[in-house]
Amino acid sequence: MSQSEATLKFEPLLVREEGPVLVVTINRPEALNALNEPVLIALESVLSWIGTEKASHLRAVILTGAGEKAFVAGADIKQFENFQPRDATAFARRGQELFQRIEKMNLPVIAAVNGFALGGGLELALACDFIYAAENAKFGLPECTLGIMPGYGGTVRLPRRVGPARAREMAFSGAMISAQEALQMGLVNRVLPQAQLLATAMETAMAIVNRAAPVAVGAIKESIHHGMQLNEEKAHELEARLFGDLFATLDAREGTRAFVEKRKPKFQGK
Ligand code: CO8
Repeated sequence: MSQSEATLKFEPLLVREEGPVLVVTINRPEALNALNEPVLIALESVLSWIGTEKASHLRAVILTGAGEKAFVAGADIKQFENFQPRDATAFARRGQELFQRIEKMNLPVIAAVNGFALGGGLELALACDFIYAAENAKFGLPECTLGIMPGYGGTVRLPRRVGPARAREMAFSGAMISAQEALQMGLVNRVLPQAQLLATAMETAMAIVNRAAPVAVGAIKESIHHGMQLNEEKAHELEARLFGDLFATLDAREGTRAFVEKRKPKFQGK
């Protein structure tokens, strides 16, 4: 481990800091990294920690699954057996809130999908800013084959990402699609050999860290996320407001001054 790497305790996750990038690995390979209660609690804890002063040096997050077979094969089906409607609604709301926290976080989050991303696993990847996939990755919403439906935002985010007709086809059939098909429909940004997946996600994360002002990335993230839910007129208003807000930041002053002075800017995230 290099000096700038540190491992943090958030079991059953593996959480590693590589300089300004946090690599979060869901670590239940024996259950294909299915999301059970301890995984959800650990994800909630990591997100809360990222919001603290101790994590203020972080600039990007990569989310992946342990092993070479699965990113996340869905919510843990074993816990559904005795669910009553009220339990199921509460469980769906809890996951939705967690995924919305990921979506609203002001750091870029890259999903590195290293295998199956099914049900809640695909929904988790969709809550990230964009997805890189290994060649062996498979995507699907198989809930209908269990007599249930997506409950962690799959019917909300997938149609916005790939269009409602493609989302319906996936969610009605429960069929899996390949990484190449996911690339063609714009669900993933890049398909990579499994061995290069994490390194490439890290390269992209570092390219963002090295070039972009953190306050700018946060504002862009908010403008796209929030703006997608507004009509064009309101979305433009939001963009103009966020654009204006950036001029109250030190980073915007530094970025424009550095350009004029022909030097590399030193951003502080303020
Ligand atoms: N939950 C629990 N355990 C799982 C899950 C899962 N989602 N997926 C795999 N596992 C376990 C298997 O049970 C198996 O355990 P064991 O060895 O103890 O039997 C182990 O992982 C390995 O899996 P397989 O032997 O099945 O591996 P295969 O390579 O044969 O098959 C598949 C891989 C095709 C991925 C297969 O495991 C599969 O179909 N998994 C289930 C996929 C699925 O249906 N996911 C959707 C779940 S529902 C969901 O995500 C809803 C989200 C919204 C929730 C809203 C809350 C109310």
